[in-house]
Amino acid sequence: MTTTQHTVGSFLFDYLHKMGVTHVFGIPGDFALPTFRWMEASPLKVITMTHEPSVGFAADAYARLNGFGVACVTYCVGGLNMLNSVACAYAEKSPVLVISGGPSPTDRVKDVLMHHKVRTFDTQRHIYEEVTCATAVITDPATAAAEIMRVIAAMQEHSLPGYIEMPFDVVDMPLTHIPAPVKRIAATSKPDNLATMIEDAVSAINKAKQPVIIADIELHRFGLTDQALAIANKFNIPVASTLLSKSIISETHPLHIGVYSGPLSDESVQKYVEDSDCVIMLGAFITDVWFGFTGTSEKLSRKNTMLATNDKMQIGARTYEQVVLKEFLETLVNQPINKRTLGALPKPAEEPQPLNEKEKSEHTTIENFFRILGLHVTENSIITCDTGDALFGAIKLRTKKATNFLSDAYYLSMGFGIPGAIGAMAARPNDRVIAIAGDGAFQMTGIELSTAAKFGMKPIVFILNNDGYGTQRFILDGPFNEILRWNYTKLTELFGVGVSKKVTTNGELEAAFKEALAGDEMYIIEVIIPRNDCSPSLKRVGEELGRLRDINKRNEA
Ligand SMILES: Cc1ncc(C[n+]2csc(CCOP(=O)(O)OP(=O)(O)O)c2C)c(N)n1
Ligand SMILES: [Mg+2]
Repeated sequence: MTTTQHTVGSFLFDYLHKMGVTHVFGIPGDFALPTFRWMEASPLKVITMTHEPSVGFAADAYARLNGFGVACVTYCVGGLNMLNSVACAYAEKSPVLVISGGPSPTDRVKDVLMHHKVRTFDTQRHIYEEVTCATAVITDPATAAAEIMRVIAAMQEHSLPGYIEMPFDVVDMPLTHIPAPVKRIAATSKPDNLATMIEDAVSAINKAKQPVIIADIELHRFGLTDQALAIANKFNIPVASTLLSKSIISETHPLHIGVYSGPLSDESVQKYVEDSDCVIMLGAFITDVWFGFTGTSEKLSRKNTMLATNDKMQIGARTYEQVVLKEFLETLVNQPINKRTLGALPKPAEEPQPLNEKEKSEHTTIENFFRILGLHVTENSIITCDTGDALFGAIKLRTKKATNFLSDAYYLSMGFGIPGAIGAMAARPNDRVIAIAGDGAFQMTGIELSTAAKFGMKPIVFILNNDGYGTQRFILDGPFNEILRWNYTKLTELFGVGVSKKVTTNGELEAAFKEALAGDEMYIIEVIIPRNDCSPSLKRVGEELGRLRDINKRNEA
């Protein structure tokens, strides 16, 4: 225990700052205002936004790039408004700390009816228990530091969101004691089990004709990507990512073969992975997105797979208890595994072809949009992508550096793209952030560009305007998929900064993108996409999804 000059509030933000957090995203309210004052007094930069769902997405994107994100909101009206984006972070294992203002412990005891209270004073905390790995209501300055450290330690251990409710008065109280930091004891494997699994892994890989690694999101979240890549490099094993882990290793790496997502993937990648006689699934988070929503896991037959995750270790049908992923990876790399001589690998997103004059004059399409993007993105381009064909089309985009692509590709909430860009711009101020959203998704959180304008951030924003909810039209169409056509190019006038362009042809699109990249302003490009156009990926799964969801199509089949 050490004595301290801190208040509860100054301790919290000092602790976060020492962890390497540089920005906090939020919206204040009366219960949270004293917390905001401590935040402003700290070295952290406070990015106040316009709507809480965006606050959560921004903190999530920041966490994906910097390892830990913080979202600060007021009690219930703010916190519950942010629930969906924290649910997204939970579902996709992103450590976002929710700090919510709250009523005083004295009021809690009296159980008075107080504004923002829903049912009981604990309603918000109970709801957040469902989407976080640890929660605390800070009611006593004597235990405040320990409670804060407990929540943060759990978040780091599990790479999941956490919740701290900070009463408006407790935050100002002096903090008398700080306990010694909890020592994290790294889990270790049972040596015999690790040895058996390694032996089986070496034998399976050496026997295989076409081993392939699927590098998934747990590797990124637990800082194990380098260990996985070392295995690929040493033994010449090709690597696919998943849609959620897209860009986990550089997409220009010679062993990278693209995104595997069942029938959503490029056919060459799907075939390579599904024909493999040894699919090594590292840090795998296996969801229906792995199989393009409509495929099945049977395509990767169990006898040919190796699964190594935080929770489960399995080769073929055999499972291994108490084997730690990190130790498995670090041991496997030193084994006598044959280095492969590889033939031609699938390269679905290899250098895109420049446009010829005829193509420049043609109406653009989703496929050409990503081709043009691929022609001009650089190592400094970070892409944040929203749900919809923006995401499915991006499967074919080749980014140029690891973790340069962010999307909520499992939880698939619309609204991530624009606020995600705000988080990315805070995390990577020297990179150029490019946000891509469909017109529908843009109408959910696009107005958050106001925050970019307020803080002098300069994203390049693509609104893919296909006149409504295009993805859904493929599944089941009706008037409910129509949206109002906004005059998107008026937005920069609304915000008072930046440039807007509306483009229809490939040539106009390319010229606008080049101008945006060369300039130093917020740049909004509305791309008109024909209503009936979609990416090759969506084309492949759209009809099948339609049959699954639409009883009329099922009956026809
Ligand atoms: C928050 C949220 N609400 C609803 C949905 C269901 N949904 C999935 S895609 C989609 C349409 C997206 O439209 P748009 O952003 O224009 O992209 P497009 O499909 O046209 O490419 C909808 C409504 C969702 N995923 N997330
Ligand atoms: Mg649309």
